[in-house]
Amino acid sequence: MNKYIIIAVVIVLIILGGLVYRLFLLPESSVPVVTGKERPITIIARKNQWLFEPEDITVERGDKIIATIINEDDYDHGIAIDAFGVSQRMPANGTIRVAFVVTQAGEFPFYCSVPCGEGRVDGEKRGHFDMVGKIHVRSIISETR
Ligand SMILES: [Cu+2]
Repeated sequence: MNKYIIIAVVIVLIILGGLVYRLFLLPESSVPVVTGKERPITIIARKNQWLFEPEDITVERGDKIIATIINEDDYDHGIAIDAFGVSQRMPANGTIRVAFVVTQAGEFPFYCSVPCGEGRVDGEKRGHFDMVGKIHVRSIISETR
């Protein structure tokens, strides 16, 4: 057989394999979902508390999150949500706005991405590494088909 025919057959098989995987085997839960709905949320870094408030945020899968993030401290923080490609500096006494679409269901951590020191809050030691939270993304579509 002509080697070009063999190469063509192999390419067609690869493309067909990809199509079969995409249409029949790929789990619904891993396909990105976009609803077009906007969901405003507010996250506050409380003054000298080394915490984000709230630490747990529940949203619906596919929504566009418009996050207003307030830093009450006299020093910088940062906010990072690795799963959604968010990483922003939070200037001292400043407010930033971040928008992202939560295309996947699950629990996704967010955390302070700028070393911001430590201190005592009600006698307890708290600091940079305590500034963590979770975004819970609920699936509104069926996970089975
Ligand atoms: Cu920090």
